Amino acid sequence: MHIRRLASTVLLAASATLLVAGVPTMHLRLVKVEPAAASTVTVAPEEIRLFFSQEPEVRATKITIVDDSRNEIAVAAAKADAQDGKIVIVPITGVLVSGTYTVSWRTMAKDGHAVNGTFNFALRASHYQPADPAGVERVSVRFPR
Ligand SMILES: [Cu+2]
Repeated sequence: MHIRRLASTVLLAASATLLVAGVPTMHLRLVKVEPAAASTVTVAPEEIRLFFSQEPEVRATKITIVDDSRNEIAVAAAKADAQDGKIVIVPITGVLVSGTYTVSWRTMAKDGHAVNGTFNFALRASHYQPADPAGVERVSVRFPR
């Protein structure tokens, strides 16, 4: 009987330790990005979207984008998505040509924890992109009267 009680006490202690060890996963983390990490896109993205597990401090959220030659691409200030504060949007104001881009991001959780990381994506723009695809369709589709 004593041994069984001791065993359950040890088990309880072990699970309490697991619980404490599990706490760091409750901190803010990056869940998803757009363009997706390691993806190849065919149209230059107009913004980078960071999806966090909880609302970050938007003013502490910054990204840098560099191309293959480590030239920095201009971006505007980060802003929270109007519908979901866990999503931070960073408009890209510089020009992206075909190539591979590395995005370095950093932010701070509401509890003061700083978090950062990097991901990359490739742009393989097609050679022909009509400026106004809808306009092209309007011209090519004509109905007899
Ligand atoms: Cu934290």
